[in-house]
Amino acid sequence: MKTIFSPDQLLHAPTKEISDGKLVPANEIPSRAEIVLEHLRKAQLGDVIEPRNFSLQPILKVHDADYVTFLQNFWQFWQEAERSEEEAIPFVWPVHGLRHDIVPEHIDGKLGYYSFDAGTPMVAHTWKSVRKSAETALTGADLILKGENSAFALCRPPGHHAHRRLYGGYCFLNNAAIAAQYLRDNGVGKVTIFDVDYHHGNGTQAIFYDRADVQFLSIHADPKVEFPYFLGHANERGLKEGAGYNHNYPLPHGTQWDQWEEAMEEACRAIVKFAPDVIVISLGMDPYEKDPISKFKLKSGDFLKIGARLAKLGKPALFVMEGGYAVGDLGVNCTNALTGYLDAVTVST
Ligand code: SP5
Ligand code: ZN
Repeated sequence: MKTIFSPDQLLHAPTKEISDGKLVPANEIPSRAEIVLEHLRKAQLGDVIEPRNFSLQPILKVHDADYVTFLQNFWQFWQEAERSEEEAIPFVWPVHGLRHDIVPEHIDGKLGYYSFDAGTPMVAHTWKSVRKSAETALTGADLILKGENSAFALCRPPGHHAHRRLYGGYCFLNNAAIAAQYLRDNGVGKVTIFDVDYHHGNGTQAIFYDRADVQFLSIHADPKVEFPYFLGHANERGLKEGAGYNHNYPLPHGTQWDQWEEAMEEACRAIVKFAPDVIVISLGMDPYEKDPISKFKLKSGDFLKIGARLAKLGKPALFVMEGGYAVGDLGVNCTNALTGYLDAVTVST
């Protein structure tokens, strides 16, 4: 299996984030990608290639133009406002009762307008990394279109929390959604996005909520007690043509493999019924027992089983990296998911 990655994805290097009411060391850091690369090389998973360049067009199929322009120009606005801080963190949002129809001119207003949390800092080179991360996912999609049975897009920053015009949860562009849309636009009939990150993939769900051509499934911590809190309940099933094509499996804090696996079996039944042509896996390693911000109890070996179960679906698979913050074990866990897949894969024709 080929891995796609660009060193430009390391440039987004926030040092701190807001958590529990204070500034704490950032969790979504460049070394996450480096340790994954190191372990993939050690396991000889396959070649590591750089993403190719894309125009903005495939990104603009998923995200609004004014939002993309904001991300692109953020650092310039920030400097024009003569802000000396090296990291920008929003602190005011247009929640219920406030107006959404006027985009503020001041950078602090813009930051709040285009975000949903205070935990996602932007720095000077954020856009460069974010665009490359999306191009990494797109290059992975290209490999699938060219007939590869699987590919690993080592996306960082992650993407599944990003909506059409909102960033948050360490995510800016929705890499998995951009790849899925690109597959659709290049002749793939039906795409499933299966999100196994510990957190609900709120952005991906929202992007495809009224569509029947892209099925979305997510196994995650119950939003009643976990980030992102405001989306991810079991009764969110899709709207209009999309009714019945969205599946959430919220699980309690403390969930171990047996319970997680039951949800995965249920999800796999829904995938088989949908019969996608390609599966995009939003691969988060944060259900891991030692993850510093998560409360599930999966073990390193469980990621092998996740990979093997995905292989049994017998469809071309694009793995897109999302979260996972136990940096020391992230390389092993990610490699386990991918080798678990490769060891069990049977190529369908
Ligand atoms: C892609 C992804 O996994 N994003 C996750 C974003 C989670 N942001 C909220 C973090 C809140 C951490 N609070 C932990 C409290 C520990 N005392
Ligand atoms: Zn996560």
